[in-house]
Amino acid sequence: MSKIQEVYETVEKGKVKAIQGLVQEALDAGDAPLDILNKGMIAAMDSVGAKFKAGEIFVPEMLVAAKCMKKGVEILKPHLASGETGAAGKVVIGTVAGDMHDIGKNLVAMMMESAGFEVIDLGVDVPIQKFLDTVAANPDTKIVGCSALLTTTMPALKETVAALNAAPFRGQIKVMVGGAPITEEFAKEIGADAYTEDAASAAQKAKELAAA
Ligand code: B1M
Repeated sequence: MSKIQEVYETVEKGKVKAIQGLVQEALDAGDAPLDILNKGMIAAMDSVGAKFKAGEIFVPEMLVAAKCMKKGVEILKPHLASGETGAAGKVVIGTVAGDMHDIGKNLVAMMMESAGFEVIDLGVDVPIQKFLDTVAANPDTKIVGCSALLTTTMPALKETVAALNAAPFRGQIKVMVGGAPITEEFAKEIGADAYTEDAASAAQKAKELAAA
């Protein structure tokens, strides 16, 4: 079995103690960090989601898989980061109100840091006012990123973007959105500047927007 397949199965089964050593072994064996992330960990989370949907596993199993993935990402992080420091500008990022999912948002934050941004991460379940207050307190913010993973929190994403669009600083920032249920079409409909499908393209898009 390849090391990436082992990473996949370890995240899927939520074997938290085993994951860090295994990710290191995959790196040592020459597997590319992005392959370990995408084909190993994110693919495993998709399988976990499908099993949850099918009623084969429950929330506690999703939680341990999430914990396992986070531990694995700790080992991958230095291999994905470029080491640039804040020169590209400031990003404010968070998962919208009512939504506790943070793995994708954390990856976007990490990739943006690697692309040279200074990232203010507001965490999960972020009230609209917190986005507004943070940008107001950081007038050099170039990008605001909002993540939503649930169809039930898409309205919160819409309200957050509407509030950002109505804010006096709107001309100085670009608003980016993402998350599994979000589409390009929805992003346009709610007035965001950009939607990207994954963390790497989010960082690339942020660079383009910040330079525009
Ligand atoms: Co939740 N959950 N969950 N969950 N969970 C999903 C999202 C679900 C699809 C599973 C399923 O049913 N198949 C489903 C949503 C269904 C829907 O909305 N239609 C679901 C549900 C129902 C729920 C609960 C309601 C379950 C319950 O309690 N009955 C509950 C809600 C809690 C809440 O938020 N209020 C819940 C809870 C949880 C846990 C807490 C147990 C845990 C999260 C732990 C954590 O994040 N710390 C969890 C998990 C782990 C998942 C799955 C299995 C995995 C999510 C994940 O981390 N994926 C998920 C199924 C799935 O996604 N396949 C599921 C890996 C991650 C890298 O991907 O976050 O999509 P993702 O990020 C991607 C892109 O979306 C993008 O980049 C990343 C990849 O590079 N991206 C952006 C994300 N944000 C972006 C922002 C950008 C740009 C790109 O710009 C700003």
